[in-house]
Amino acid sequence: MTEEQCSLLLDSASLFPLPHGVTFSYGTAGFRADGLKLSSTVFRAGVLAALRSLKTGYAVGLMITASHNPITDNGIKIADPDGGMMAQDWEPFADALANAPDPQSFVKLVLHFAKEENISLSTERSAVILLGRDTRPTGESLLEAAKQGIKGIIGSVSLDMGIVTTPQLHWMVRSKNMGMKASESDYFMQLSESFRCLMNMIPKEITVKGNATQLMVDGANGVGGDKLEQLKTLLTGLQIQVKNTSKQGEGILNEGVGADYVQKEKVPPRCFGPNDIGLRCASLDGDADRLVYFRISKINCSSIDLVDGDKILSLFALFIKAQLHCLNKSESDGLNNVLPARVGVVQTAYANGASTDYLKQLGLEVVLTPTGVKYLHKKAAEYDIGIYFEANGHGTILFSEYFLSNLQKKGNDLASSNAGSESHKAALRLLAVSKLINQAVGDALSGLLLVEVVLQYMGWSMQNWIELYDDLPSRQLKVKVADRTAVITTNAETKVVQPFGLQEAIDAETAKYHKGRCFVRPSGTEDIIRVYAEAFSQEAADSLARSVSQHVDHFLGFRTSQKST
Ligand code: G16
Repeated sequence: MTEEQCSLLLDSASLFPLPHGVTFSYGTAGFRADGLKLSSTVFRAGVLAALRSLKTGYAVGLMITASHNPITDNGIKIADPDGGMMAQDWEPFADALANAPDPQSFVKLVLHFAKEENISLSTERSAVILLGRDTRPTGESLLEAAKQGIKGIIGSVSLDMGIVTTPQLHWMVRSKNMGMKASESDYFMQLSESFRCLMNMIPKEITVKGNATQLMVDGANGVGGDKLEQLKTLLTGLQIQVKNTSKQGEGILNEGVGADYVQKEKVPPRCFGPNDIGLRCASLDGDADRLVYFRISKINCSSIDLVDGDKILSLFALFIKAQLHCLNKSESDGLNNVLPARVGVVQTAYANGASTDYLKQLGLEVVLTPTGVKYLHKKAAEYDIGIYFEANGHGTILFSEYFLSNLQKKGNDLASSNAGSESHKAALRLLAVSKLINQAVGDALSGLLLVEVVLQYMGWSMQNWIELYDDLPSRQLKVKVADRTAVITTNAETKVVQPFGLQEAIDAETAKYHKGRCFVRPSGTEDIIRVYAEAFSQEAADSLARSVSQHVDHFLGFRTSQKST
């Protein structure tokens, strides 16, 4: 970098001073904080994204969102060239950049890191960054800060994709780098075409139960509802009604609405009531990367039957298994070329114990990772078909390139030898699923379309899905503590290593309950400790969560103001 470039970067960094008394951390899903305190972080993330693009030689993405967090928060996530989360070995550098105390030390860090990573800051190559934001009021000014940061690395180009869902931006980055069409309308086209293809292959003899084609969706008063309104105009065979879109006056983002609220509180979102009893309903989160389903109870319309990420995963796993079975029925297609597929299922410690048992009974390999799509996605990518979901509704199905190319070949063989056979249809279905379901990251919109088509394919009502297995009663609480980083965990967050003695206290409480299971971990997106408990009854799960929260407060809290919600 020339002296002139350095001084330009220094000048622009001075326009975005670090706020006082805040430490930023690239947590579970990027930086998150009060939106008004984030401009220095976003500016610096713009510089970071440009460096990442230069290092990899491909476009990267920068999404401004705080997803499920309150409307006053905001945040920033960086998407790598493959559309996934930024490589984890860059996170310490992201933290260092975000917390550099002044513009001089910030520029020094940039130069030092560029040297260490062998990144040429000459103007020969240019970085390309795709920018997106959700509907938060601070989004527009933060986007400007990001653009300034990107400009700080001379020759870098930012492409503003406008207001988009987080998964749309990840999809665009991946598509662009694969040399494919990458606009929003291309995204809608790919989803609607693969949905149509799957719908057209639903066996005629299947009679669909219940309100099979009718779906009510809670858009969390965010970007997802608006995008679904656009997408639904391209769909046939499904009637979607969206409530809680981001239109003025409908309500506040994530307040009493959205997938996080529905899943944690187990109640219907705002604007859903007696008229929706018995209907199949879905809820997205603020940036539409989470999806849960629910049905309002007939007995008490303030309670719901929740169908969370675990049950979505189970539905998908059943469907994939069935298609692989059909695909490899060699006696029916007369070919003897079985296509082996290593299928893996990835969950976190939040997965309901009943779901893990169910998946294992299906004969599937189930592994646990720590919370965070970045961990689950990476693990799922190790399989031919990796299905991952967090209980909170984040997830997708990944197909390896190797498997897809063999599947394509097998599909072509079957088209000439046995067109229209069950094996041939199974190959076509799996290929269509790989196009429908977002290969870059969990995506509520594409997940929703796959759920709908699978339910129709199976001829299942909401009731059939709910009855797939019985969830063990569970409870999640939040505890506000003085310093959440004081909790260190191991074994995919199922055991506490520090503070010393806390795990023994958790074990002693858990032992009091039949089928008891409990763990605590620091949130990476909120300034709290999360407590999860599971037991044979709801009262027992509530009581276990409460007593463990008290231990957390005793070990780490302010002592005076333990707050659980
Ligand atoms: C983000 C991550 C998810 C994670 C969630 C909660 O979701 O992408 O993988 O489950 O945060 O994380 P934590 O428990 O650490 O707060 P989102 O929807 O907020 O982007």
